[in-house]
Amino acid sequence: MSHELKALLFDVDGTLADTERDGHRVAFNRAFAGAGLDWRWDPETYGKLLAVSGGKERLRYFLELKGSVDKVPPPVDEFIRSLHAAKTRYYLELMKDGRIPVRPGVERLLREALAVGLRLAIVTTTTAENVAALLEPNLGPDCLNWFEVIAAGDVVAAKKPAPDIYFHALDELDLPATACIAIEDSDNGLASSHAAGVKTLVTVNEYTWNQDFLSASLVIDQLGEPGEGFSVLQGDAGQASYVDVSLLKWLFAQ
Ligand code: XBP
Ligand code: MG
Repeated sequence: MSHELKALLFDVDGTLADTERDGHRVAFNRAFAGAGLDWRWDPETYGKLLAVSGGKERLRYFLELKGSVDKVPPPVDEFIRSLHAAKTRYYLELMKDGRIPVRPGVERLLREALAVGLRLAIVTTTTAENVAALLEPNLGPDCLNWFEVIAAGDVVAAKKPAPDIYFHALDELDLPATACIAIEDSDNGLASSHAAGVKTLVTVNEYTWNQDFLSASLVIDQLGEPGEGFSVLQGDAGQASYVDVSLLKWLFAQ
């Protein structure tokens, strides 16, 4: 059992930035159009499909719901892989120029954590190239170096809610789960971090605010900034009005 907070483990989509509705969803739709498919995921439909994390896994889930697994050109895995590769190209294109900003408090918290010597890792279901495409325009060309580990995408076989990606990140950091705090936005993310034994702060968004976060240390609507604080949805934030290292250390010690 470790008693000192050593590292912060950040989810990406929905946590660092609201990438789902105006990023991933739009890229999926462009890939469908580009492939001559008449599928279109509106924001509400996409919210339901987010029940499954991972773009390829989400495509398969969609085909299953439609009863269309047998109707796409076989083999289905190859169809999904190539459609998803096109989606990733559209996503990278879309993210150029920092079109989707990081959420309030993200840059401040990352810089503060680095300044006090906390180690940082990314623990995400999306690909490393998508992480770079989101963060570099927002946080500068060197920002990937802020993270000692970028645990991403297909590096593990089972995506969130399975704990595998957290186990992988902990392995790479060579830290026990009890030395870390995770920051997540969704029930699948929380299930993953919790199953890996990592205490978790949840910062919700429009797609996740009504999900079940019983095992979270604290649930808030945003990390917040001085002068523009968070609202607490579940748990106790003490005297804090925005997330900083001292709040994370306090939650860690609970
Ligand atoms: C969120 C996801 C991802 C993205 C799509 O992951 O579920 O699937 O929607 O990414 P996280 P890909 O919140 O863990 O970062 O299409 O690249 O899989
Ligand atoms: Mg997420």
